[in-house]
Amino acid sequence: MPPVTLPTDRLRLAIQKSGRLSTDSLDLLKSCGIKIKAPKEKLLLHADNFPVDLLFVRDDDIPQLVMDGVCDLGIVGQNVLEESSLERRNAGSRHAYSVERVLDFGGCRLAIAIPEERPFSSLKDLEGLRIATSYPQLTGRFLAEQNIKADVVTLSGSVEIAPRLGLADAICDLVSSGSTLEANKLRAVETIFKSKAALIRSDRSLTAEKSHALDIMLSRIDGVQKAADAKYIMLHAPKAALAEIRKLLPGSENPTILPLAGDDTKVALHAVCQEAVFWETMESLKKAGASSILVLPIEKMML
Ligand code: PRT
Ligand code: ZN
Repeated sequence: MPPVTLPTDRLRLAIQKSGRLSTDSLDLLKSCGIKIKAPKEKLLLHADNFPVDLLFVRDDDIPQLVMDGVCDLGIVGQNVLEESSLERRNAGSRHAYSVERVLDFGGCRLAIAIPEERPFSSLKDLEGLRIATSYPQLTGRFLAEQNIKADVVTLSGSVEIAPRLGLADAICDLVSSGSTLEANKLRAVETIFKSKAALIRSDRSLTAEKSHALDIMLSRIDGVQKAADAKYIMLHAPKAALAEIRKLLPGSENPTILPLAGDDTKVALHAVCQEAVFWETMESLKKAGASSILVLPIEKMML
């Protein structure tokens, strides 16, 4: 492919046009303060208030767009990324990229599944089977690593019905809740790859303007991701129980302690907890003497 000319002052980011990653990708950008008007009607959209242009495409095209340098950045599942990278490496095409951030969405696993009634005691039971998948590279690599000789049957979709149609004896497909496997009377016997969405970057060098914009974007993504689990907790604590209560707060440092008007025996405690605050934690806090416990979400965080 001939060298591609990209704008020198605006990042170009490829995201999935329509599918499981689209809403989360746009929500992430929105949380980073990047405003995009009326997405999806156009192929390319300019953010109003940040030097980034969005290219809306099929997820399968994103690794190629980034590896060929047509886009500076892309948000894509690690499953699609790794499959494409292996395929391109085997074909002798450019396959370099870097993962800038693994994101908090798009979680799934690529698993080998067999019909429920089929006996299975070890991976050796896969020997000689026909395994249907849309991920021939990842499946083939796993089988080779495990020294298992099996036939990989490549299908572009509806992999889960292949055993019922007699097209294959087993499948290797993405699983999240597991309900598709269950509905098709299949059971997962081995996870071969765990995946989340990732923000990837081309290996071509960025201009100073783009590099600066990327630094800001990454720092905002970190702020959003850190805040996702974090909570602001406020409670009243008897002074005598303060040390014990502080120990119960998940992932918090140096809380703010304030006097309570009209009550010398208690203080108000405010703290940022970096980890999720579960009902069990609140129950333990109450048991230790805390009262008026409030747990509030945090939208953004910059440490
Ligand atoms: O049109 P385009 O090519 O852009 O989209 P697509 O149809 O190829 O992909 P899409 O939107 O289905 O998925 C995009 C990405 O989401 C995938 O590449 C994964 O990184 C991620 N993801 C997360 C999933 C799942 N979870 C998932 N469960 N992708 C697909 N599935 C499918 C799976 O293939 C199976 O058919 O959902 C079914 C299983 O789900 P459960 O919940 O029943 O286990
Ligand atoms: Zn796709």
